[in-house]
Amino acid sequence: MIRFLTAGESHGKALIGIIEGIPSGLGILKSEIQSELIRRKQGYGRGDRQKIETEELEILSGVRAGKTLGSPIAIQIPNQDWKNWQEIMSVESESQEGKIDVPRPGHADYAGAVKYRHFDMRNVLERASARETAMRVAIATIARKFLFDLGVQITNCVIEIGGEKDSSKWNDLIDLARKEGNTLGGIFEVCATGHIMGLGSYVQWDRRIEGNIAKAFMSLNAIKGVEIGLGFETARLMGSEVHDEFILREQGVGYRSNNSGGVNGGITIGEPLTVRAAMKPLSTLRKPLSSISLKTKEKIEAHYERSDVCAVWSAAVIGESLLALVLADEYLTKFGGDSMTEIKERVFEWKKKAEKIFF
Ligand code: EPS
Repeated sequence: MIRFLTAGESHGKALIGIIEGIPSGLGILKSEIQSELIRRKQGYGRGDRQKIETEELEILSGVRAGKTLGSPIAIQIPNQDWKNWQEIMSVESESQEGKIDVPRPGHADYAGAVKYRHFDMRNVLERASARETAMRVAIATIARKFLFDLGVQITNCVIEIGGEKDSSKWNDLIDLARKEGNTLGGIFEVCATGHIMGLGSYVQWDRRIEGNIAKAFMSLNAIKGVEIGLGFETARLMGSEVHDEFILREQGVGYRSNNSGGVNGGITIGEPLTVRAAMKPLSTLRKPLSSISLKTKEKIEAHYERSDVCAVWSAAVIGESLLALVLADEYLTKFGGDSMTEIKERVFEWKKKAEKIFF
């Protein structure tokens, strides 16, 4: 129901995004989007680029007097760093500067160059860059507002950095990695609460909500694994230790635990939805790994350009955004509605009735 596209290179003039399918009458301000963008920039271990980007943005269409119109919403985030890259990133003339012919292990550089026949791998890295996720967060702020109006909240928590669970050690680990010219990944969790039971479905493979969540999270740069609820741990336990037993609550049925992470058989069960994702260490290393020059065909160190040491906190904020986009889409699939008034009425009615079906 929600469609969106992003465009823009990391050091190009701007990022552009269009989102369609958001009902009319939803309050949204530029400042709300900007604060989410600022949250995305933060976290220990980010590089100097984040000091340059102010994340000023323009809403170009689809919003009037602070409310959505129901029409496509277009957003532009100018890249402040573009002024330092104007010649290299020129749309018209070719610059001899900034060309890249040594791919980084772990990056899209080489496969992208072969696929698109780019002899300068800047043509790959500019779009493969995680700068793109700024626009996904911007767009998702609208989905988050939509969900918030329906009583849904989404939060995140970083749970491991570089294999370490003790948060008091994280900054030291990152400092050490920085000193060594290395990078670190980690694991974060995103949690949604306040949503209804009954989003998604078991009736067709592409309607299972876990599938849509996993796809959204795996589409984030550097993510190599996704778990819902107990995830991989369920494979190591007995059935009796995994499945959440039913209990009788004053208002109907409840669960003794939430090992399922809020989803059973492709459908939300109304319990907190918990998604964990594993982020690999960033592939741009100040102390580069070995690679090959595609120009000279000689063994050489990989290309290095200014980069972050650790971006797990940013990924966690982006994770919130990705879950918001999936959930907003599921709400619209189930309830439809062209205006916020219409959809709020439908959700309210459904909540009232659903609780009373068996009681
Ligand atoms: C990135 C490399 C760095 C990051 C960038 C992602 O950029 P630069 O090469 O300009 O230093 O800062 O992330 C962002 C710009 C951002 O806003 O998150 C990469 O290679 O993926």
